[in-house]
Amino acid sequence: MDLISSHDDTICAVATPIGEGGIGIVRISGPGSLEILTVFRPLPSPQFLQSHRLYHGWITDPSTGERVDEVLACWMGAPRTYTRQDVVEINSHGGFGVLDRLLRLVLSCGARLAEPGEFTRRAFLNGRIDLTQAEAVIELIRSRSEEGLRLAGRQLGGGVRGLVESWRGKLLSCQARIEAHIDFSEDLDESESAEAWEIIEDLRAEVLRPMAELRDRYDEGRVLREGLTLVLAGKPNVGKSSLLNALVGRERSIVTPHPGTTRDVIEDSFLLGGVAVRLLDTAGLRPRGDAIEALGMAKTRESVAEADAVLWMLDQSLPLDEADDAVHESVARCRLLLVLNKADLPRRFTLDDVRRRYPLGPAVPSLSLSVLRRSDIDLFRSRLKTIFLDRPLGSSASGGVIPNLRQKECLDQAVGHLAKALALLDAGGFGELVSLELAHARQALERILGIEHDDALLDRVFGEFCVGK
Ligand SMILES: Nc1nc2c(ncn2[C@@H]2O[C@H](COP(=O)(O)OP(=O)(O)OP(=O)(O)O)[C@@H](O)[C@H]2O)c(=O)[nH]1
Ligand SMILES: [Mg+2]
Repeated sequence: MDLISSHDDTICAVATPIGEGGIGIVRISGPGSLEILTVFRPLPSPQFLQSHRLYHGWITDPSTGERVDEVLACWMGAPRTYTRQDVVEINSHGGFGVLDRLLRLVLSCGARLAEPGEFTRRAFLNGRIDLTQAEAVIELIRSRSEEGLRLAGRQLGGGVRGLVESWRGKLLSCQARIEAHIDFSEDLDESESAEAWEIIEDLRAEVLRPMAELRDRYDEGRVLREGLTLVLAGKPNVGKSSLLNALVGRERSIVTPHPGTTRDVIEDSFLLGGVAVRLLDTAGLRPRGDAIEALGMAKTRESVAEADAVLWMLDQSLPLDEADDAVHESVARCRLLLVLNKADLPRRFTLDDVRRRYPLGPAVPSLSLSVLRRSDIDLFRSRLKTIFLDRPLGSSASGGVIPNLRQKECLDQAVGHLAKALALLDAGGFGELVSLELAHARQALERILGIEHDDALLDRVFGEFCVGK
């Protein structure tokens, strides 16, 4: 996209989802916004038109005088707008026909159809938000859980931006102090060495460490944003479908006393401490099954591969057998939670027997329950929360969490360069090399905020948006 020209013209788009709805909004941004509002009647004369105020009237085709829809329209004068340009929003009735007609009228008055994310791109280019906040807008729109929403909200408020800006400031001032020493790096007197030591400590404690911590929390943030995918696996008839139904609170998956009931992957989700959990029920794995079961089992293995963790279910009322061995083989390399079901029946083996038979690490958590008991399900939920969510929920409350791979990569680079600079400083080098590494670290931080950007980067970020945002 050509930034110079696209930045100065007037763009428009339908800002609400396509389809039938109570209202639909057409959004216009750019210097020609007010002129385009002539499709609205009755339009107050310019000296009486107030910014940020809703006006009631009709969208009228200027060429024929025909009334198209009864609407509320709002003109918002720059710079107190989403894009910092003049913005017009027209609230019409929802529905494809009305919005299509309205949009064509606006286009015929001189606006251009906006690219995906172009409104937010303008907000960024005009300095209203930085790149982390632009990305928060996408996260906010997409978030499916309360935690994800909270995270995006914090980011939109500039949570990550504040941290990154403070590190950038520190790097800048340290770089300046170091550069002041470049000329006499050979032999430092006592006060200079003290200052050098102070700078090193400052960079390590105030920048490198928190930066590395933020980067390391990336995976936790991913769970909060995107939710958790758990797969139920086990031999036939152990109670996988029963557990899915109990967790989601409805009869989603068919349960029968016959082994081999579930043949396809059944998916549903539930909320756990504000996080969306996607739960997959799968066909029981067993060494010999018919052709349909074999296909189901292949799908089971695929699901297992994409899961964050596998809930491996065993039936305590029957002895462990080679079907359990086969399941173990398929799930051994996954993050596991061992679920010993049917605790209401006489037990044929204990947890110790399982651990003796299969080489499970001590870190593999386990619990015994009966899916038929409501209280056990409640207990199971709270165990799931402790195992999978407690750490992320705890830390996100205090520090920031980076929201996407782009920011994580930049942070990785910043950490790498700063660590190199510190290693050089530790080795007694006060010089241009250090300065260069610090500059690279700072530039990586600037890419997070978008202070340093190119069209390719912006295309990538804003390409993720929908049209109208
Ligand atoms: N007594 C008892 N029966 C259970 C328990 N959990 C499940 N069952 C019964 O075990 C049988 C099999 O349950 P399902 O949930 O269909 O088992 P599954 O693992 O999905 O079986 P497949 O789909 O064939 O792989 C049903 O008759 C359930 O009612 C439990 O905790 N105690
Ligand atoms: Mg089943």
